Amino acid sequence: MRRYGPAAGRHLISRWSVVALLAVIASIGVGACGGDDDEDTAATTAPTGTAAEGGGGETVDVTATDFTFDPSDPTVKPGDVTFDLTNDGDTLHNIEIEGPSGEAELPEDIGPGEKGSVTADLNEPGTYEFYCPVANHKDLGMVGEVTVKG
Ligand SMILES: [Cu+2]
Repeated sequence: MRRYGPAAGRHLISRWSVVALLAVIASIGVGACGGDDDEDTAATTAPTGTAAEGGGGETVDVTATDFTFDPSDPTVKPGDVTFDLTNDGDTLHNIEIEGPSGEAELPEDIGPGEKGSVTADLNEPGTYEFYCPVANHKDLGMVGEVTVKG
């Protein structure tokens, strides 16, 4: 009959204080992450204010032929932008995007008829070059520019 005695009560209290502590930790964590609560954290450098709702996920379909990209001048909102590349040419192609915090390209070149996708960190407004890094394809015309603006 001592089941609900002082000992049980103390146990209950300590359990609640653990919950409270976790809540405090959680709120600190949320505060530190700022407004951009998107999946990836590595790129969480500058809070871009109005860009919050676009914060990630825009996709651009790009077709590679011998030797151009179509489109070669897409415009996107700031965020992690995925480039879906389709190779409609007769030789290997790739796409490399020179973003504000580094470059991104397909893990391997894709052959005729193949598709590949690569996500580039384009969280800052500006214009960034992209090109095909295979052989001399860039010089042959496989180069473009992506405009990032909120
Ligand atoms: Cu190419």
